Amino acid sequence: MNHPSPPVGVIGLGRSGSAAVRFLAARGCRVVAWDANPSTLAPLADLPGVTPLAGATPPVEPLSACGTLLLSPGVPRALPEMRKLIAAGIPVVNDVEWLHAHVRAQRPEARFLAITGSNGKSTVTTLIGLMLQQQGIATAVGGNLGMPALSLWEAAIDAYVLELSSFQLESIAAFRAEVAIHLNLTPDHLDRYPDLAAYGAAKSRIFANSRPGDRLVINADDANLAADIHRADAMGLGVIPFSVERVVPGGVYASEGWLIDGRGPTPLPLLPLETIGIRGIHNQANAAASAAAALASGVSPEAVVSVLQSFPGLTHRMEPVRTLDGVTYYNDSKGTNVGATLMSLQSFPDVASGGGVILIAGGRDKKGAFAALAPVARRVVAEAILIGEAANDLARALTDGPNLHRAASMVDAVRLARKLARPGQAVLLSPACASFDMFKNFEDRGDQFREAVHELV
Ligand code: UMA
Ligand code: ADP
Repeated sequence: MNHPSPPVGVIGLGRSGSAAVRFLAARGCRVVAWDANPSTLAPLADLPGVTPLAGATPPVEPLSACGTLLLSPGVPRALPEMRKLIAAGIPVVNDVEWLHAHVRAQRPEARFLAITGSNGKSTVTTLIGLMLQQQGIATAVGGNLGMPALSLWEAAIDAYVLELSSFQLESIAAFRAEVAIHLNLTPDHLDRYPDLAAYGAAKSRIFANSRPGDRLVINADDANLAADIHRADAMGLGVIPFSVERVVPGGVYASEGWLIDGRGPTPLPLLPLETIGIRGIHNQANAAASAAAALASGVSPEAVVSVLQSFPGLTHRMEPVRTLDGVTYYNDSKGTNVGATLMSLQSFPDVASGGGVILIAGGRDKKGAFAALAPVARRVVAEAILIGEAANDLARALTDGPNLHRAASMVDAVRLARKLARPGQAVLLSPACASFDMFKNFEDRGDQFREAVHELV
């Protein structure tokens, strides 16, 4: 008798879930697809073998008949319904896991490079993708950035470069990257995790299946990652440390104004730090991590250097938008946590030296400790314009610092910034918060800022 295989359940039908449904349906799998938002179901309803399910929470009954469940990153494993499904023994994994299994089965010679960290993931993912492409390696780039995992598969691809969030790493099982990178760990997403340790543990799962012969690229300057390095060393795994603070033997590091490839017996100077196209010390760290990963993947030093010198940076990350009457406006909408905003503020001169930032910040709080912003804000922020749900909490954290203002919309915030800014100062949108209280996502927030800035007269 012919037993049909059980359907695959897809939970959450945003960007990752809907790509997963399309991928599965195109390969003849039966799919049960759920989302709380009914408008996400309609575009998938005509696909062969797809059963759409609505309802406020994942319906345990039909989903428990599935062989595997693919969970979207935005749906917590801790939901009571998800706990029941997990307790019932159904494998709850995600699109990254499915892509990995598919690639390993269909094209075993292809490799994975995976990038996680609290900040810098998208920059490093993009840099590594460009370096591999420059070397002529057929490369697909996506994951938490850009294209969702299950829209990346192509039979001719030799390298998958995946940005992975902690949410995605929670739901991998056998996923393994030949080159896995952990950039840094600072507080973020503490609305979903009980504490930094739990958030960090999810991120460190990027190394869960590492084997001898794989390369683990880890930030040696981040005390929160010392345990990762220690554990990897103890297991005999190949760590390539990177640092912008000191010489790290066997690693890639900044020293005496140069980025150095110190992996071999003789340190090899790659390029002067001042010629890296993206600015700031954090971007030197991103350059070091990217170079380490690319060099370990067979990219030539020349290709690494050429990308580091020509890459102009991603939009929404310290993106200069316009200079008007001596005031430059920067869009750093991707500054979605305190660590990122802190890093961005540090690249501006002090108010006392004639500079000063007009900071637009606020949004949906992820339980970030805003107090950490106070010392640098006191030094470099002249005026803070606060928006969104977190405005009061930010105001409390920034008392005794800049002058505080409120704005109800991005247009109001930008117009007020124009009034307050003096020549030589900068206007910076770097919210330290998620965007979902006022905007569709961080791109929408940055786009609205850019548009409002261009409309200023
Ligand atoms: N949904 C429910 N119930 C819930 C939660 C969500 O029904 O309790 C539904 C929503 O109605 C929606 C869908 O699930 O239709 C949304 O799913 P999702 O939140 O997982 O979002 P996707 O559109 O699939 O986007 C996800 C990532 N989003 C999150 O992790 C929150 C995107 O990262 C990623 O680009 C995309 O997959 C492709 O892989 C965004 C992000 O904010 C950029 N990431 C966080 C970050 O970078 O800090 C982790
Ligand atoms: P992610 O994808 O992890 O959010 P991005 O590369 O998009 O990271 O950068 C987001 C913001 O994080 C940047 O605007 C910058 O302020 C900050 N940032 C980037 N790289 C680093 C880093 N290595 N360390 C700390 N902060 C960083």
